[in-house]
Amino acid sequence: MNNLWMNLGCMIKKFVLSLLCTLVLGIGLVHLVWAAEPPESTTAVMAEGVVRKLDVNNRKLTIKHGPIANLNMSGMTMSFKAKAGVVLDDIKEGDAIVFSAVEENDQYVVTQLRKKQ
Ligand SMILES: [Cu+2]
Repeated sequence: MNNLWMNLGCMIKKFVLSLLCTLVLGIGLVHLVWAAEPPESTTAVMAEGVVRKLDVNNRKLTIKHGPIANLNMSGMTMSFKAKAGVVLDDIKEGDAIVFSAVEENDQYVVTQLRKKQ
């Protein structure tokens, strides 16, 4: 009888240990997958352009741009919307810029923007 109880205790310990192991391994795996996926900002393809028109109040800008790989576009002049968080205050019409853009709800949206040095 005593032996049975000891065995049971041992089994519970083993069970808890393996459960803990699975948990730790699982969390580790999730972290690994997370780390392998680069943040959005580094996957965006940068394009070059010149600001032709700028409407800061409506957050619209017209850019004469070079090829934009992720949008499958060659060079042209077209208008974009600036995503929230994209700072437009320090650019003006005529500025050469480096930017990234995505298509969102049938609209082209600038997600990153900086003056070209
Ligand atoms: Cu275009």
